[in-house]
Amino acid sequence: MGGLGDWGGSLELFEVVMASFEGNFVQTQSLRFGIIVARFNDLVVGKLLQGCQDALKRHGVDIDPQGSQVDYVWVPGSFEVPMVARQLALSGRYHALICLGAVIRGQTPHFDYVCSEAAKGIAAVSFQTGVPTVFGIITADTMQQALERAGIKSNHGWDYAMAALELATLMPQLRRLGDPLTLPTSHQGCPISELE
Ligand code: INI
Repeated sequence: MGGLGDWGGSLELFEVVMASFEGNFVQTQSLRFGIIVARFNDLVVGKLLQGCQDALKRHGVDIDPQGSQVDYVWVPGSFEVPMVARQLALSGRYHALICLGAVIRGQTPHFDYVCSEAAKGIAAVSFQTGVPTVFGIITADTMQQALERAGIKSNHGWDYAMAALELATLMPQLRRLGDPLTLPTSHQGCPISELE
């Protein structure tokens, strides 16, 4: 009972064309990004920002703060990043956000609280708003470790920009599959009309 045979229709009607989705790094001219920069450990974060801007620029994004593609928001430390990222995400203005910061372990548990809140908060922004929000906060035991990841060996700022480009071009494709059924309108991310 209830099987395909009982229905009597043609099996072809049940066939669904499956697809593969991925972002790209070339259709970048109409994308808008918000970069949130934590000033704490500015020596490291400044280099992350340079790497990030370098990657965006080399992929066709106008990184000028006076231009139409990237806005920059500066905050005191990584702890403040999620609050600002959430506000930017809810504006509906951005295809992706990039959060930059550096948390370096000291002699107290402060490091753990800042890291934990930054990571949790940034993940929550992505999850709750649907706007890709890249976790570009370096967490390191020493300044040496942090600098190695901000330009001395490699520059993770570049990687964060690449993640943002990929997700910014991927998410509009996925939104076309249908709107989330359970989230209130304010949490459904940027309206598609805004982002295409
Ligand atoms: N903020 C950082 O971004 N990195 C750090 O290493 C750091 N440490 O070690 O204290 C840090 N603290 C400041 C914090 O992010 C807030 O700005 C501050 O607590 C005010 O809310």
